[in-house]
Amino acid sequence: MLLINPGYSSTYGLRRWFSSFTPPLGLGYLTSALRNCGHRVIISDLEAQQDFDVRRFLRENNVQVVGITGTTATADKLLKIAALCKQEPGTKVLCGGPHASVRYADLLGTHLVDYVVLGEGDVTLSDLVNRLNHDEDPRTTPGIAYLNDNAAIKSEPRVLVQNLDELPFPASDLYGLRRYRPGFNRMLPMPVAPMITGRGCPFQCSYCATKVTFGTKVRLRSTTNVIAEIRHLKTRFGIRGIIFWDDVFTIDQDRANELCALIQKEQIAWVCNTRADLVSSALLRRMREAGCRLVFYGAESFNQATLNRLGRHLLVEHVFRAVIATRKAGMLASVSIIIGLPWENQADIEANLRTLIKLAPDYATVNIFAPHPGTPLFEECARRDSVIANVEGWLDNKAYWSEPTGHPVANVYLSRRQLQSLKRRGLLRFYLRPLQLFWQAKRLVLRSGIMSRW
Ligand code: B12
Ligand code: SF4
Repeated sequence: MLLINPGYSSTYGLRRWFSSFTPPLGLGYLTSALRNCGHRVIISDLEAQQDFDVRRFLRENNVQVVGITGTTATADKLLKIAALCKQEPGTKVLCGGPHASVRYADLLGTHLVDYVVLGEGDVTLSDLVNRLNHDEDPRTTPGIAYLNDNAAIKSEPRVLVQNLDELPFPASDLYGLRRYRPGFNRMLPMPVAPMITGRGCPFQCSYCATKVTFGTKVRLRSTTNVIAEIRHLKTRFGIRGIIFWDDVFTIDQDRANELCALIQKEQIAWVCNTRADLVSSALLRRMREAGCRLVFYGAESFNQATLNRLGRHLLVEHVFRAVIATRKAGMLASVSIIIGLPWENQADIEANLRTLIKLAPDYATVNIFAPHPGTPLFEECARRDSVIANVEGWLDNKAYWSEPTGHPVANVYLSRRQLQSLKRRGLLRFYLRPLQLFWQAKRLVLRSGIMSRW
């Protein structure tokens, strides 16, 4: 079987040079599950192998089943790849991921996709492929969607994996880990590997699509299982840095503490994402001692009314406190904000950018809001169709305009061009502050020193 990750460079534009370029962890997990059932799997990450010829590969290797992952930003590319696969007679195309799990009817309606795996795919994909290989009816597989008389039908739901420790480690041998690199702001020694120590998030921020794949109940791997994967990555691939892609690494602060004590013994550098209200000064110091280099916080807005409207359950003070404590603990703090939310006007956005500059974290990311299927804010934008250009239309459009090469404008007051200009000006003001320039230069000089420490 062939598993494909469509490349995202063209969606991303220039920003790809700054973002983290890491292997598709989801496909790594799916591969391991398939291998456990005796299937031979190849991963092709089209971001890393841009000249990969899908049709030729299918022909030369007699591959009959292809699985394609994707986000909303890469949905158009997913369909282009599916079309190529369908040119090879008899090929079955399966899809999954956060976009397909919600927009399964659109994808099936193109007749380029045979089955969509809904949500978490580790068990469902192997189950589906086993049925396909044994000529059993694939439509009875729980957790999928398929077309029946031109109507998209969902099979019975698949129960989420309860004990994540039962999952095999992602098949990192297939990625070619050394081709990847963390973003410029993640001070990690190479080679770097991605990991995830838990799935699901109990918060329900109205713009976030995490629950689509992993639900709202947190499931955490045991700390010993996490350490076993770190050791495997170190010994088998010589990994020196880890990017923890967990949505909220410190969701359980006691467990985060315990994990830090164990990671410290592994002498590895790492970075993580978390919520500003789920760290304390003591935990941050512990993280630093354990090798953490940078903590990424999604602040999203410094306007409390907007935070409330986004359902963040977070206070602006939390972000200020967390950033200060992170730096005091000796780590870098990276903060992201969203601009162009449907109700924000220019003054709101400028105030948000000013506060970001005043807070002065080490790194800042400014995302222009794009509504994602399966989120309450997407539904809200779709309902306000008459005010904001047709949201459904953006997704039907072959080129889903992902920020920053283009993006669906879901703002009542400002055009895409105006939002991009506000973003550009804000980032320039942030990064060209004399103090910021000084720190960046110092970091560059120190970088080799920092790298050699672990
Ligand atoms: C790492 C990450 C990135 C990395 C990607 C690196 C990489 N190559 O993976 C970077 C930083 C580049 C990135 C960029 C973006 N990201 Co991102 N990212 C994530 C993050 C935090 C983790 C992804 C991950 O590894 N998960 C762990 C694996 C195990 O899960 P998984 O990939 O979903 O796979 C499972 C299932 O989905 C399913 N499955 C997935 N694919 C397939 C395929 C088949 C055939 C089958 C059967 C099943 C299946 O089975 C897998 C195992 O259970 C997620 C949040 C999250 N919790 O997942 C957001 C997330 C995927 N990103 C998101 C977004 C919005 C973006 C950006 C648009 C942000 C921006 N403004 O630029 C860009 C788009 C770039 C792109 N590639 O499309 C959204 C996607 C929503 C949507 N509907 O598209 C998410 C869900 C965040 C969120 N909270 O809403 N991202
Ligand atoms: S934005 Fe973060 S905290 Fe909010 S629901 Fe998504 S993952 Fe959870």
